[in-house]
Amino acid sequence: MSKIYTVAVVGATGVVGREMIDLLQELNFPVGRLVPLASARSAGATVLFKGENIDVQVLNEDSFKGVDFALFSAGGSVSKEFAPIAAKSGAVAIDNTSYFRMHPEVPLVVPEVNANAIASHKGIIANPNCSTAQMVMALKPIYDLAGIERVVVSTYQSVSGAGKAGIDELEKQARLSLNGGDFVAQKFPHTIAFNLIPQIDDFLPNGYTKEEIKMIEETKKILGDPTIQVTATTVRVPVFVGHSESINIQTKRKVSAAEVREALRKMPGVIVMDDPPNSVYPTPRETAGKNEVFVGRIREDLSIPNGIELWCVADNLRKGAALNAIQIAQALIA
Ligand code: NAP
Ligand code: 3JN
Repeated sequence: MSKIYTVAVVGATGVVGREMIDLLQELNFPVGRLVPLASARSAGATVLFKGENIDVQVLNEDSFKGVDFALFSAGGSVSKEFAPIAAKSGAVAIDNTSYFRMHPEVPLVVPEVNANAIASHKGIIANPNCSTAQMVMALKPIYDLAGIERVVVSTYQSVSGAGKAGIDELEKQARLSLNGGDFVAQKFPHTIAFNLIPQIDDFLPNGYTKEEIKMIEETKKILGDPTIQVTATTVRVPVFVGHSESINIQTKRKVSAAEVREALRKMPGVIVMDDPPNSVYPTPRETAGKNEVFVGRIREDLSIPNGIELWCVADNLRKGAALNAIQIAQALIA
């Protein structure tokens, strides 16, 4: 008989946690017992898993007894305190927050790109930022084909990246706006309805945001190459689900758009949608709810000898967060 596992989801009532629970069911992950965990605010709440309402428990130091996999998405401070406790209890903690990502002893993993890093784990494995995860899926085949000198990326990130509060704010503001009402920005620094905000997370003294620095540093760690030059501008857009990215890649050797298209077609987890004359390219609306990373608008950059331009879209709650975490657990089992 194949083994079944006890899986804890920390942040089970959140946008990412709920997606994890849905995906555990959808992917038929061998769950023997599900342990949904959240804060005291969720006392009395339940989550639906395989047709059963399961009580959400309040996270505490004893929550991880008998747990095999602990999937964390309840913010960095929760992971800081409880991921080591989970690991000490014998679970593998798979952390969706930024807290451990750049820790030298913690592997940062996108299984299709660097599954080999998993073996070095000491009880905690980090999941990248959503914008990084989809970008490295598109970069990896190009890196293997031609090497990468420099990446310039601009993101168009949906409000679900900011959790339930982000989704609620866009919905409320959009309705009020269409009805001529007044709205107050709470979660985002400006009104997000019918607007764009070139700020995700806080600014650092160098003028970049923390989200941009996460993309820069995490990309180098996952591709295992600190020499790649990366610069990023991250922008919040009024889309509910799905992050989009315009990526410019300067390769080490000249490659044609056709070669890149072919390499991306062979990449597991990537779907090439690239037929511009027929307006075929990925959009967040079409790709929300899907597990793959979609790439289109692949072309040679006219401004430099070794440049490739592309457009990359993925469901930020799936490959960007919940799906990648579960794929790490699947890789551990395999
Ligand atoms: P969310 O919708 O606001 O949900 C937050 C979840 O965390 C809720 O279940 C909440 O429980 C729980 N929580 C908060 N404080 C807690 C505490 N002290 N103890 C136990 N549970 C606590 O946010 P989200 O979008 O799901 O994101 C959650 C976290 O995941 C983020 O803070 C971020 O670190 C990470 N994340 C990562 C990515 C990525 O790119 N990989 C993307 C999005 C989010 P209650 O309902 O009880 O408050
Ligand atoms: O805003 C987005 O689109 C992605 C946000 C991710 C996020 C939000 C709050 C805290 C993170 C993350 O995954 O980097 C964190 C964090 O853990 O630092």
